[in-house]
Amino acid sequence: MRQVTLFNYNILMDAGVVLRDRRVTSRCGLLVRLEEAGREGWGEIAPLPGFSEETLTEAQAEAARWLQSWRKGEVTAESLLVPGARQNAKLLPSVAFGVSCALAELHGLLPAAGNYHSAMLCTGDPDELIMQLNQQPQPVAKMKVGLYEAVRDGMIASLLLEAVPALSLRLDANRQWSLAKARQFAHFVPETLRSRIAFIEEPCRTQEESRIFAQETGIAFAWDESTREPDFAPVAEPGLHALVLKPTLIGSLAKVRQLTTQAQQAGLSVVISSSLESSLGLSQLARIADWLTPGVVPGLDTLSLMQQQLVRTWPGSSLPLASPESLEIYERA
Ligand code: OSB
Ligand code: MG
Repeated sequence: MRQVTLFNYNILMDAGVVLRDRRVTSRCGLLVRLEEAGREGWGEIAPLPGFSEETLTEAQAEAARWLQSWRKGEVTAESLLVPGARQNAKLLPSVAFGVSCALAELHGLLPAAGNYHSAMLCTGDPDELIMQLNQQPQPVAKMKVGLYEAVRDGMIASLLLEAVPALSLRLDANRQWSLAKARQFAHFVPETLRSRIAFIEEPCRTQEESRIFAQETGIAFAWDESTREPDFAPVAEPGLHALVLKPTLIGSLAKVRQLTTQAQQAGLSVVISSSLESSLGLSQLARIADWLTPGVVPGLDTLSLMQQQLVRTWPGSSLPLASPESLEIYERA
């Protein structure tokens, strides 16, 4: 007997969370629970507005259809867990990610161990941040750039690197800089500090400008947005250090795994990153990171932007936890 439940959630965010010029006041999504033969598997389906191509309404309709066919025994687990299987391409990315995680848990294919040490997002009080980073043995931080003056970004990055001598710094420009702006940034980062910038995610408006910037400055870059372009392939090139993969935006575990393996074989590092999932999806991402990208610090420091956790707790978080019983059921069969 197979049973499925689809839950709706709506989590309030902290004031002041901004994504691509929109203020995010709440995060809406779905949780899936599959039950079979006394076992269960959970997954999260939460398209991210401004980033996902699908809406929550579309994901919800598709998830409900998929769950019905799974319940009737019409879909096989292989279709979402084995790379290249035909059914993979048919589902929206957020749905494919959520149901493949649920299937993987149900079948014991997603290892329990997780990497819960994320790159610390640089928000809030800089003095406090510097103190916290200096207490870590191998501090890794991530700072958004390109929102304000490039000169200011350069000065703050340098200040952090100077104040935290062991720091490895990741920057994320989200394609905001012209080549001229990117150069301005680099001008304010002394060459001696540049090697501790692990990478800048998508520094420039075009890939070509990002390549030129890396060549000129010796500062490595990573692809994030580029990994979701239709003809993207993980290929090594000068200056490219890593791929930043957001599974909610990419699709099934099979697809994430395939991209990761291809990148690693090409000598690239892969950083598993959050799309603002709840603690349930986020902790699954920590497990995926530990499993597929051992030794690489993931980009999952987004739970503290929320006001509660769902179903599972993130180690060390003191946010209140909502149990499955307290969630709104969208559909149960
Ligand atoms: O710009 O990489 C981004 C989260 C949601 C949407 C976009 C982004 C992010 C993050 C996640 O930065 C945190 C991380 O990658 O460390
Ligand atoms: Mg990014």
